[in-house]
Amino acid sequence: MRRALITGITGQDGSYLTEFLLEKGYEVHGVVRRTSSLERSRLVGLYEDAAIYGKTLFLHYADLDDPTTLRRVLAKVEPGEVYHLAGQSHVGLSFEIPESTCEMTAMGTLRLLEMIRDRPKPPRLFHAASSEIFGRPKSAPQNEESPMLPVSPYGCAKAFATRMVAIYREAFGLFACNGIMYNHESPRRGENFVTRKICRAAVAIKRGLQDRLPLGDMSASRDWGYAPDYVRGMWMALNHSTAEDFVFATGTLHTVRDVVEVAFRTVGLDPASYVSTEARMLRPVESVNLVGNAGKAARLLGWKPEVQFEEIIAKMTEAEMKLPPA
Ligand code: NDP
Ligand code: GDR
Repeated sequence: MRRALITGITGQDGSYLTEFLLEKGYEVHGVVRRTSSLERSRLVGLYEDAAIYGKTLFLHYADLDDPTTLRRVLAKVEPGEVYHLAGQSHVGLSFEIPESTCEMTAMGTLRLLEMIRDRPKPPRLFHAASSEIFGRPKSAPQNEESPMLPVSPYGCAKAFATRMVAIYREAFGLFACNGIMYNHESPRRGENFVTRKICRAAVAIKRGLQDRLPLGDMSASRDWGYAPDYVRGMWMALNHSTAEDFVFATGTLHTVRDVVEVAFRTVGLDPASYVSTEARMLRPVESVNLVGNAGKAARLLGWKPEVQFEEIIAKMTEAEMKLPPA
C-alpha cells in the first residue's frame, strides 16, 4: 500500500487531499498540533468513521517548530510521499505576526528538508508554494521562471521555502517539487479569507443576522480556482517521472467586487446597501497582477482546472445556506 504523510492535514487543502489519496488506496498519515479543542471540523467525517480512522488514516502529534517530534513521525511512518501544506497561511495577518509566519513557513520547511535529506530512503516531497512569491510582478501571466518579488512577510517566507526546495533538489538529488499555487477556494476555506467571508456574510444578511459587510480593497483582483482541482495537481506533480516546479492557476483574474456580486446574486440581494470599504481592512502593501500561466502543468501533467469562478462562489454560498445559523 502506498503511504503518504501530510503536514497541514486539518486545513482546507489537507482535508481534500486526504480524501483524494484515500480514494486512490493510500494509507494516509497526518501531522496535527495540539489545540485547546479536539474538534477538527474538516476531517470529522473521516476520523469518526471506524472503517477509516486507525485503518487507512492516522493522525500524529507534531509541530513545525518541534523538529525532534517531526523527525520521529517521519521515521515511524516511512512515507513514500510527503505533502508539506502546513503553515500560517493568511497574507494580511503575516504583517501582524511576521516572526512566527517566517518561523513556520520558511524555517519549518527548511527543517523538514533537512529531515528528509537524512532519511535512508528519502520520500518524495511536495511543497505548497504560492503566487505571493511574485508580489507585484512586472509582467503577467507569471510562470515557473518569473522573478520572485514578494511584498509581504508571508510571500517572503514562501519565496525562501520555494528556493530551498529547489536547492535541495539540485544539491542533494531529492525528489522535491514546488506547486506554485494561486488562490483556491471551497466551502472549507478558512472564514477570514475574502471569498468565504463574503459568502458567509451574504447568507447571514439574507437571514437577518448581520446588517453590513466591511471589506478592504474591493478592486483587488486574484486568480481564483477550486481547491479540489489543486490537490489533484499536487498528486500529479509528485507522481510525475521527474521532480519539477509547477504553476497551478486558472489564468483568469476577478476582483473582490466580482465575488460580492456573485455571492449576493446567489442569495437574491443587492450588495450596494450592505457592503463598505473600511480603512482598517486595507493591507500595508497589496499584491497586484497575480495571474498564473499553468501551461507547464497542462503539458507535462495533463492538469487543468475544472471548476470556474462563478460556479465556485455559487457553490460556496449555497454550502453556507445549508449550515445552521451561526
Ligand atoms: P489552511 O490555513 O486552511 O491550513 C493550514 C494548515 O497548516 C492547518 O492544518 C494548520 O493546522 C497547519 N499549521 C499551521 N501552523 C502549523 C504549525 N506550526 N505546525 C503544524 N501545523 C500547522 O491553509 P490551506 O489549506 O488553504 O493551504 C495549504 C497550504 O498551501 C498553506 O501552506 C498555504 O500557505 C498554501 N497555499 C494556499 C493557497 C490557497 O489559496 N489556499 C494558495 C497557495 C498556497 P491547524 O488546523 O491546527 O491550524
Ligand atoms: P490572499 O487571500 O491574500 O490572496 O492569500 P485573501 O482571501 O485573504 O485576500 C484576497 C484579496 O482580497 C482582498 N480583501 C480582503 N481579504 C480579506 N482576507 N478580508 C477582507 O475583508 C478583504 N477585503 C479585500 C485582499 O486584500 C486580497 O487582495 C491567499 C491565501 O490562501 C494564501 O495562503 C495563498 O498563498 C494566496 O491566497 C495565493
